[in-house]
Amino acid sequence: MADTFSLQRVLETFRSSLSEKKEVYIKYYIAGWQELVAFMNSLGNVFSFISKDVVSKIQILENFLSGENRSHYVTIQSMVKYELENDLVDLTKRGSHPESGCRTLLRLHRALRWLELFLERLRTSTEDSKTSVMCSEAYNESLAQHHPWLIRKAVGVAFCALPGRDTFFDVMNAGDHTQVVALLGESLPLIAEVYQITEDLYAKNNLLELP
Ligand code: 1PX
Repeated sequence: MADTFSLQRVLETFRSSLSEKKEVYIKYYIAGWQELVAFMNSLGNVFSFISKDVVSKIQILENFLSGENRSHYVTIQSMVKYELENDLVDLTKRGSHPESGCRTLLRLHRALRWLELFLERLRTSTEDSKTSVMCSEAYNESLAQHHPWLIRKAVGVAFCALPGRDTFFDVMNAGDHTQVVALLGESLPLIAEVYQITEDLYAKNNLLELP
């Protein structure tokens, strides 16, 4: 991972995460998240409680990827099959498998929906649009529904510290505004596709509400 964030690299990692059979490689999925964490860290300390949580979830998945059962953790599809067949998932309440791959990835999956909604707003925004408003609208439509009151409040405070739209566009390192908008237009269908494939897989296996 290079020091500076680039939207192009996020796009490339999510592109690499899709196999020909439309399965999702966990390795690239979490690489995409690592890039996003680097971006969030560059925005300042107010976001560290958010990035810490993402980092710990990435770590849980990385441990599976390098552990003795790694052959089952190549794609999200193989992980779901393996963990379900071997009773490695707490399905209704937290018990002996509080950190299964399935429940951990579900948290990132829900956050990916936030990202999709936020980037779509950013893509179609105008000069006077506020990033804090775009962020919180996207949040309320997605992740907020899974977060308790206290987290929602803390997230609201963090949103107020977001830099403006111009800074966002600059930090993405993808050229001028028109180029960023074009790249967002290219990235969003990919992110949406990865999201939808995961969503369908989780829905089919009744995993969307894992504790
Ligand atoms: C190109 C620009 C894109 C900006 C990239 C920013 C990436 C943001 C990534 C946010 C990821 C949040 C993951 C949250 C996972 C989660 O829901 N965790 C909760 C549940 O976990 P548990 O193990 O307890 O069941 C956990 O309680 C979460 C705690 C921290 C709060 C998470 C708030 C998420 C707010 C999303 C908006 C981020 C705004 C960043 C601005 C750039």
